[in-house]
Amino acid sequence: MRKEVVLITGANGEIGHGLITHLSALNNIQIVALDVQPLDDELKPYCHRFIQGDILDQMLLGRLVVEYEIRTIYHLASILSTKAEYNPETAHRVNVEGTMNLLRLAVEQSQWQGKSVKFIYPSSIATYGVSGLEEKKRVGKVHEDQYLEPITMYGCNKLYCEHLGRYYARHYRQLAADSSSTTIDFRCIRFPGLISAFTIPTGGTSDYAPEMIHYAAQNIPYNCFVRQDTRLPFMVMPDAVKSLLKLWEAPREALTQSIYNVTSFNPTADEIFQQVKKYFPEAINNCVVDESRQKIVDSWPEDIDDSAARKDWDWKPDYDFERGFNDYLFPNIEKEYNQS
Ligand code: AKB
Repeated sequence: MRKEVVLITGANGEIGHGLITHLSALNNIQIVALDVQPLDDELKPYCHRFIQGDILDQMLLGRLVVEYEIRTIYHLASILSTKAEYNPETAHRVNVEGTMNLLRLAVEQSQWQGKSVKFIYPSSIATYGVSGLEEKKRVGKVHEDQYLEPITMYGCNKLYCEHLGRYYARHYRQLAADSSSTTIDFRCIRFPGLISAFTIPTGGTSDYAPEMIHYAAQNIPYNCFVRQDTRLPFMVMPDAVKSLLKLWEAPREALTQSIYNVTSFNPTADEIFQQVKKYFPEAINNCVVDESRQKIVDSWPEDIDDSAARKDWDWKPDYDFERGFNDYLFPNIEKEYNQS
């Protein structure tokens, strides 16, 4: 009898850290964690098994199909927007081919099991592309189906993988005689910038927000790479994890779309710094604008409309700007650095 498990790729990343601890607290969940990097020691007790390996390694994925009955896949592994621009072809391979491999694995699993396999996919505000600051200010909040002309490789990859998920879920091998024997239940969340108290992201372009807070907590002056009036939507990690779990649990019949925006607050870089100053009065924030990265954030909307998620699966963040900083980020970050 094969073991029923939840597979998490990119397990050692920012979202993986939050998700693994919450998911493992639920009844009867056995986690198989996959990452190219070693898994942090503190996460190991929460996982049934950790495999260090690459989502591009078809042999490795093939072995997983044989060994486990995978009921859900959280496919978190990806190369983020800034890093992807340094090597767009590698990013395409990891972000797109890697996702294809996991979608195929989900199809094979559903064939073996004769049951639908849930595929939870985190996408991003990087799928949007407004033409510049003027349009960004004019359009305000964007819906899931608007302004989908990303200017980054990462954004293009995420947008295409959303389509792939929809294709594998509804149209895969649509001309084959047995086409209905496979079912993937593809569910996708478009995240804003995420801020965790416990990890600092690497390779993203919304990283200025978490970096500003973590640097202040360590008493290190920060050189912010975007203008102080730059506005983006953000969310703290507990809400990101909450949204992933809520979408996973939602009854299929309640879902009217495959892709959902979720968001929480949308301060400017300066508003973030003013908040940081209240808790860390010595904090220093120099504005050293990197025009190329600025252009990327200027192409992302200043807010996103998450009313569909609120209506279909009762989504609501627990943390607004004040609570997110005062009750979650500041106390936890301070504890984290005082311990080390
Ligand atoms: C990035 O900056 O690339 C990510 C994202 C917005 O998806 N944080």
